Amino acid sequence: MPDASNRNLDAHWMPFTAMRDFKKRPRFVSRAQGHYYYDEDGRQLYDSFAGLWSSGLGHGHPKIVEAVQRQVAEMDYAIGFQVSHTKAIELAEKLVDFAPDEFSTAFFTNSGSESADTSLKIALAYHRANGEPQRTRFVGRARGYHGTNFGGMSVGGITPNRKTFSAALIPGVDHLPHTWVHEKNAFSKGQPQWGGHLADELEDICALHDGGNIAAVIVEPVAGSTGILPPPVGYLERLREICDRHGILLIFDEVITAFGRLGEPFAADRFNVMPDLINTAKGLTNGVIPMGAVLVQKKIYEALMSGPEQMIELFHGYTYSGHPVAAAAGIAAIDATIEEGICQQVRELEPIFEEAIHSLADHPKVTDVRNIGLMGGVDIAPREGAPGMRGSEVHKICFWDEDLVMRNSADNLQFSPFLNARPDDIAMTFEKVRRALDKIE
Ligand code: PXG
Repeated sequence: MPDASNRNLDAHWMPFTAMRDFKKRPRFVSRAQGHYYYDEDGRQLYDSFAGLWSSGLGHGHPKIVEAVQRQVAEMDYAIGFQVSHTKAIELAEKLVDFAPDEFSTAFFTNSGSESADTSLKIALAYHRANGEPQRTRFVGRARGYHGTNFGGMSVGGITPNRKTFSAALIPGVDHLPHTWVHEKNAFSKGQPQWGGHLADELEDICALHDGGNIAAVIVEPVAGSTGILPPPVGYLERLREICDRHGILLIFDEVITAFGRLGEPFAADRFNVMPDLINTAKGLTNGVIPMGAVLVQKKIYEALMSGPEQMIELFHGYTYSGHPVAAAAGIAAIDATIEEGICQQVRELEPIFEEAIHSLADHPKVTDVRNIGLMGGVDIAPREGAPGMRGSEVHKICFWDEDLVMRNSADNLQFSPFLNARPDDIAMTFEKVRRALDKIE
């Protein structure tokens, strides 16, 4: 195997990566097992981000590996249009059982971005089938992330994701304000007390456009990519009430929060607020095979089962929707989540993680720490004239000096421990991060 220095690093245009910076000192891993990555020299690195929020049960979970190996030998692919297969239906049944009672049906996608666009399309189709075709507007939120396809980008609220593509974003989208106001919420543990009233901005958007023209509101119950923003107390409940008042569908993007990360199967369970659609991906297969799913309430599925029976009710789908190998991984992942009591483990780990991450609160470079379930974010003060530099340096020091893979988004450090993490490893993660913070200017 050639080592990194011999590789043509321009051959691979990496996702969300500063390529020229990466090429100065490339960082590679080549193997993953349990809670660790290994590089080509066999160096072991602790994974403090559980993949990319994706691999909560650990890498190389034997049950999932076995299911994938068996499935790829038995049926590697199956046409999914007009013909189904046993693995897709088995996963759909399992998923619907795992989801809150209201959810009857799963539509399979291949990623969180596709789940976002699929959910928006289902919302439009639902209102049309319901005799309300004028409901075409969407409401997203500042600092929201719903992936990188045009629909998800349009309802998302991350400026760098949007600015290059702004002319091509879908029209008819408004954004709620985000919920994190430093002076009010900094250093919150769990849900902040302040900010529930920010949901009332939805009433203003309804007043502006008439709520009867809005198809759906889409939010992450806990905003993930933009730094872990737990919902203020009462916020999600108010969004739900306002949506109900105006006949608007509420979509929870649970690409990160589903499958145990908040100590319940879904964030909807944790916050006891029921959306109409739930978007998933990542943990659905424990990150092993790309797959996502949109979970749909029975009333939505039933409304769409109308028109001539020989006609396709929802004109939408992907070559790989319900891919058998991905489905086999998904079945094994849900089984393992239940059998291993993952939600209970997360509930027990949450206070341990909370204490560990907040141990950074006294560091002079730290301006905020926040957490909920096994999701945590730490803001560090940007270096004058070089925003994002400190975060990037912490990432590199952790990788090279501390054998730790963590994630930074500019000057926000993000943590997504394994759902079955060892408490000692959680403590060790933040000791390493503190040493890295001490080293940077
Ligand atoms: N919705 C949410 C809430 C996400 O977190 C997506 C949609 C898109 O999923 P795909 O599978 O299309 O990437 C995501 C993805 C981070 C980070 O640093 C998070 C994601 C992606 C990249 C970085 O938190 N989540």
